[in-house]
Amino acid sequence: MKQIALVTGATAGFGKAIATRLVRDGYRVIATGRRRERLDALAAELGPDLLAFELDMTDAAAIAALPGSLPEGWRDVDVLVNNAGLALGMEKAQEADVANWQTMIATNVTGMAELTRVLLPGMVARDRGHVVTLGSTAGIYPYTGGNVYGATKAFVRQFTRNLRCDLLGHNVRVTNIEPGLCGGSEFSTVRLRDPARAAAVYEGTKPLLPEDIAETLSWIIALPRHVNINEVEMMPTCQAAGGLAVARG
Ligand code: NDP
Ligand code: 8X3
Repeated sequence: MKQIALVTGATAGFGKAIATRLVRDGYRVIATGRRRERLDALAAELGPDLLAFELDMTDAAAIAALPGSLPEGWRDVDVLVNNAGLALGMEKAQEADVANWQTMIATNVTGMAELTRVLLPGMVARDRGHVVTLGSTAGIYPYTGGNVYGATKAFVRQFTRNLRCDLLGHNVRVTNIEPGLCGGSEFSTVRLRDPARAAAVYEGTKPLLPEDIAETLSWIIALPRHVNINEVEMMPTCQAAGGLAVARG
């Protein structure tokens, strides 16, 4: 019987590549996001093993109702891919828009944690499951303008580590994938709201691509069930962690 994966944020970027890869790997995939027409297009492209399911990660009631809202036969989720998320703005904290902070926290932290909470009991009861989250190098290394975005990904990092403790003794796996510079998605367009500035982020680089993330995830979840990859930090070869900064007067 095919395993069921639920991928959040499957309308673009990593989530779309992951959903596509998992259907090709033989999973049945519940693809979620807000943009219905994109979910429908993906379903038309990938066939009956992809279920388009509209879900706003900031809608707590929809998340709470999720298991019962899924069609019969799609409720026993084996793999939850917590991918939906965003960065908004690059301003320094002292200049940042608080509404942007609220949206990032609501999506990357609150919605992600609530959805995990809703699906974990089924995984524990079946004694099988895998929660894969999309953290970021921004949750490990600080950078100017990363303030709340990086902090949401640091939350993801510690949340997944704590989940491993709570799930000890159950055959439910938890993995946090933490990519660095990655092109081919809408991440920078959403963050900077300026296509030219977004394109400049990747100028002269060979960044990771959404397919690289999908390939990594595909490997992690295909490992024997007793093997848990806790964290994967990944960067393109054109990127490395920077040094400490000093202000000189
Ligand atoms: P994209 O902007 O291409 O895709 C983001 C996805 O998240 C979209 O499908 C969007 O769907 C969904 N999403 C955003 N807000 C909501 C919401 N309120 N409810 C439901 N879905 C939502 O970004 P990426 O593919 O690049 O990023 C995917 C994940 O990877 C994010 O968590 C990001 O932080 C992380 N990441 C990205 C990196 C990068 O450099 N690109 C590097 C490291 C981590 P819709 O708008 O249709 O709702
Ligand atoms: C995305 C990577 O470095 O743009 O999470 O924050 S970065």
